[in-house]
Amino acid sequence: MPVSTTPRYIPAKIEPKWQKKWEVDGLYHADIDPSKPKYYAMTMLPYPSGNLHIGHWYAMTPSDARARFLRMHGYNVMFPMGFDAFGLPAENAAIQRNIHPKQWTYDNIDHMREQMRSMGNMFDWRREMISADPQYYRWTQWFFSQFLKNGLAYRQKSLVDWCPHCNTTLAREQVVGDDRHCERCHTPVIKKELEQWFFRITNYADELLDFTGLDWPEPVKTLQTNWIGRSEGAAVIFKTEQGDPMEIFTTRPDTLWGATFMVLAPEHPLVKKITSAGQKDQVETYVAEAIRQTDIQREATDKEKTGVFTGGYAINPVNGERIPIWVADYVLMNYGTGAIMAVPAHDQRDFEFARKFGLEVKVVIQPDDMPALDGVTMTESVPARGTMVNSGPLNGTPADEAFNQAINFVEERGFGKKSVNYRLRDWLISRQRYWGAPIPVLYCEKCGTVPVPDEDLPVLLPDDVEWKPTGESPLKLHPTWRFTTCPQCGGKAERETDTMDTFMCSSWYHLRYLSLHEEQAPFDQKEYDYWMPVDTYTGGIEHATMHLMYTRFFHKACRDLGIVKGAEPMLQLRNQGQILGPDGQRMSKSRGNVVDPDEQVRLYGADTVRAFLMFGFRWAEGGPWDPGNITGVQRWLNRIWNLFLDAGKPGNYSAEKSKVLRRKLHQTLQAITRDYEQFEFNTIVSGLMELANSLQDARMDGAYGTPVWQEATNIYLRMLAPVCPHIAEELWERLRMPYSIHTQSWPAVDEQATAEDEITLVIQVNGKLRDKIIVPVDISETKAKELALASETVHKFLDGAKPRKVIYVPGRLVNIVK
Ligand code: ANZ
Ligand code: ZN
Repeated sequence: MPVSTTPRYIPAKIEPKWQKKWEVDGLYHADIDPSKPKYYAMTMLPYPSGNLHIGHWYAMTPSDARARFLRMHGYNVMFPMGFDAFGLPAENAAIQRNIHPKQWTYDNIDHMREQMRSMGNMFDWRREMISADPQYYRWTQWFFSQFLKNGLAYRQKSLVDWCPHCNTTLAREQVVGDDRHCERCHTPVIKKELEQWFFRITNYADELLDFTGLDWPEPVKTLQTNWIGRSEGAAVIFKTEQGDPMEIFTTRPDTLWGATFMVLAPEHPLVKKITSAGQKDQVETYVAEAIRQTDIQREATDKEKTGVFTGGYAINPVNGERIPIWVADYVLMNYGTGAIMAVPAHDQRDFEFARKFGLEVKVVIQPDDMPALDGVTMTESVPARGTMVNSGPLNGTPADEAFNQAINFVEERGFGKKSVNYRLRDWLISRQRYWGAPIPVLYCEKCGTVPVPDEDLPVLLPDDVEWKPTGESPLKLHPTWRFTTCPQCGGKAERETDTMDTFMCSSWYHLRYLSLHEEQAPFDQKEYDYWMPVDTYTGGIEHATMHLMYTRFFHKACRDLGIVKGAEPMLQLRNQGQILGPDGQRMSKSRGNVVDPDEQVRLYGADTVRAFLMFGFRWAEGGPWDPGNITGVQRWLNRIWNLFLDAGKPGNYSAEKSKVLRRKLHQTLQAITRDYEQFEFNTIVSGLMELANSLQDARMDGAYGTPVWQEATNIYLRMLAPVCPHIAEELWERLRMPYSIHTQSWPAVDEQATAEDEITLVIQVNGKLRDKIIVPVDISETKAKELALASETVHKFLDGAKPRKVIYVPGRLVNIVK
């Protein structure tokens, strides 16, 4: 046996070398090229927390492989990277460790940038954006000013969710869990009243519900749809006995005749006015208690219903009935109008409430398939199918027509109208923190709220501030920064000391990648026209309702201001799953199950880690890390290293064998091409592994050096290049092919070569599968029947009987009927 003279495959020797060369050569620079179709591939940018984790690798390297594939396919692909660099952890580091947030952030960026380079991704680093750079946040501020000047930003005093630990307000999306805790530090959130800035995302509620033209995963669309929470119904004005209007929102105007009491939210302004002297103490105690609870606690359907009678009454405008007004915490102040009509016969929450407090239950819909309902004896509310009863003019109407009829009825009489409600609230962007983009606004004694003129942007963050977690922005404690002069009147003015929610920074970063150094505008129009929209965006589904909704809103708002074009910023979205620890649990330092990508790269090399992340999981699903499996991937790369580099002599390899090998080659190419399009990375790698085995066998059989061997080597390496860019480049070079493999085109499938010349015929006896035979594709009917009847298994099932009929379905089956 000849000893191999091939040098060993040592990833550490080849990977940094190629990374450097690609960078020096600007191999991945993406510039406008009208001669090629463009492809804007983007993957979510990281927060510079300090270290890349395996999740970053899992999100980014398959995205890179696909971007590379598309590039080989003839697209001019831009695949940029940046850092979402503002945010709380930097400030917490400052408080805890006395490091300036800027230093902490930029040190982390330097480290993480190097870690990212070790992935060997085709990032165009010339386009790297950092949201904390003044040249970036200058434009974040500019966008704010545009929104302000166009009525899309406003300031309002409001009760906000406040994290007492982070000492800042939180957006509704950042408050999580049944106990409503802070997404970051898990401290229970409290309410606080503050002057805050908001963006009018609710103006776009309906448009955000429209996903036309978007190739986005269904779960993301569903999450956004539910988050927006559109309900169609009616607003109806009841009057209190004293004559005060009391507007309610209902999704079931058809049940207006079944309202037997009203419920006000504890915070409702009418509560005080209608409460009778006798009920005053009870109501006040109840209200004080209820306000302390969170909306989610209050809304929980399994919660025992509580409430108190106010002593007041309302008049139902449809029938003049006098009904009692209660106050109860299951009605929320910030939804609809904070007041409801209760229809216990047809709403379960109202039903439970009515039974608990002995209130009347009045049936207004009789289901067609039930005995006549009786409000006194029924044990639960009934749904809306059936015929209207006890409902004046609606009596006898099918329930599903009653909705519109009821709306017409109230509209004609002027005490109600059709109405739509959304769960979505305006986007609260004020943060009482330092490390963010200052909100570019001044408050002048004479002129009021004054936007900082565009030419004065950016409003720079001063470096010299003190960190005291006071609950107010540290900028408030900076005397010279805070006090300034008004650009309009020259008088005394004060700066807004709040900074912007960092989701504002990430709402437009795809635009800054287009032209990082543009100074006259947030982006260069020529670049925009060429590259936008983003063709594929990849990242985690945890961003479904925040980032991914904000960026859509941002785009639509900017479109209406004439800044961008088109309805949507990102056409295709794909979410990767999550890599769990080897124990199947979420990776966390405290569990000690964290897989460190740097260590994996040291052990196996970046190509192995990349290929393993694609091979070991279905990308959209993720799963537990299997340390045993990665060595299998490493062995495969070692094997192909030798397969292609070991010296050998051409043997004699028959034309027939060549044909079989070519068929395998082109079938694999066909499958892998399809898998790239569909984000099925695991089958790409398994396909390459299988083909390597076939090539190994072929080599043993004397294929080495033959034309089919040359073709197979060439195609194999090109298919490997997106997955394992370093080893592919190295082998390509060692086999004396022109640099770089990454500028080669994707191999073309030879359709003819993929055709099978044998097929499998199914053989049935009386329609049941009994045998399978392999036959030539062009087999004749007579021959097929003959072979089927010759099958031993068939003989057994025929059991001596003579077949009555033999049916042949060409290319598929022979059925023998006995
Ligand atoms: C009468 C009725 C009869 C109702 C019936 C439902 C069923 P969605 O779908 O979430 O929009 N509601 C209105 N405002 C509320 C508030 N601030 N807090 C709690 N509940 C409120 O729900 C709308 C329905 O929830 C409304 O329709 C109202 O009850 C209640 F058979 O009105 B309905
Ligand atoms: Zn002024």
